[in-house]
Amino acid sequence: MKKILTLILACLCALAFWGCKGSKPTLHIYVWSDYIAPESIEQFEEKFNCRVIVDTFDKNEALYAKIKGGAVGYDVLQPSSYMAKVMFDEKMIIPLDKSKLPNLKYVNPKYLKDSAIDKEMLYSVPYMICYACVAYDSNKVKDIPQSWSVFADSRFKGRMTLLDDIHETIGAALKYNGFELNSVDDAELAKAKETILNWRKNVAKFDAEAYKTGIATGEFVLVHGYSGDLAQVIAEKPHIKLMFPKEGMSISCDDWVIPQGAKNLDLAYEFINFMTSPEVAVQNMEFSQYDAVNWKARELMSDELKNMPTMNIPAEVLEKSEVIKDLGENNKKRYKLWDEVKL
Ligand code: SPD
Repeated sequence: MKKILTLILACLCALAFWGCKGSKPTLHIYVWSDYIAPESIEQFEEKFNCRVIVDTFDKNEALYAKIKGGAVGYDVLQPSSYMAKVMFDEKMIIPLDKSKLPNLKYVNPKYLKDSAIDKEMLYSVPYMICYACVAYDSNKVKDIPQSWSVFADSRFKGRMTLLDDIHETIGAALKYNGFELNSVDDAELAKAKETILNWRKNVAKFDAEAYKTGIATGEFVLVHGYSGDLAQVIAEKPHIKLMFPKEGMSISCDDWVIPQGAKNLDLAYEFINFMTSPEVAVQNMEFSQYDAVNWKARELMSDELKNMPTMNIPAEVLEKSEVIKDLGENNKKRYKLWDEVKL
């Protein structure tokens, strides 16, 4: 009898435990992959006694299409600034209540003034800055120019990839031709198309995710990719090197936003505020190797991180680099061009 009672008590305790766990509030976030340190998520769950479900995407257009298509249930999203602007204009995301985000005081004011699209943080909070550049396997790739023209080099035919990202690859082709990254001039776009078609002969594919494993395993010898993701590979495989094209690169920022209809609004604000605290921001810089838009976090960087190539981009390349903007109606021209050049 005593054994049966003990068993019943144990079952009741287990039920009570799982019941509590199941009833915890849950935050659903939809973000770029390899961008948030798992320990930041765990710390947030512990601090706010909640669960966080993380879904990932590898393209702004995938995020846009999913939310536009009616996906509900997300509380926080992470588009690049130019896509956040589109989503705000289309009322897909909400204006922010800044009184709930005290850590905005750590956001770098120079970035907001000089580069941000949403300078007042009306609907978005900047997370990390991303450059699109080139990584190559220094054991197999020698004597390359410091230029986007490397994609025209048939020595590496079939062993290179270009980003499956409309603005990045069209932008690289425009920069290569000496035009502005955000050009919507028809003649300049036609020239960029010609360049991409020429590069396409040599690339294995357009890709925005598998290039990391591809360059790490030796499947590819040269890839166009996002700076922090490439730095993550280099941290494990030091024979992979970065190349910053002399013609200049794209600069973009990925932002925190809240979709219309978010169910856990208070928790969404807490999450964005938490991710903007200097300690958490630097934890994520160390994890992702991207550069947080957080002046205080930058003061807390380790020497190792400070010495990463992505933190030491040559000034002459930075001077020629440009921020990707929202092109409004002219985006259509780019989508058309992209459809024409994609493999
Ligand atoms: N793994 C994180 C990738 C972040 C990419 N930023 C997007 C830039 C889009 N142009």
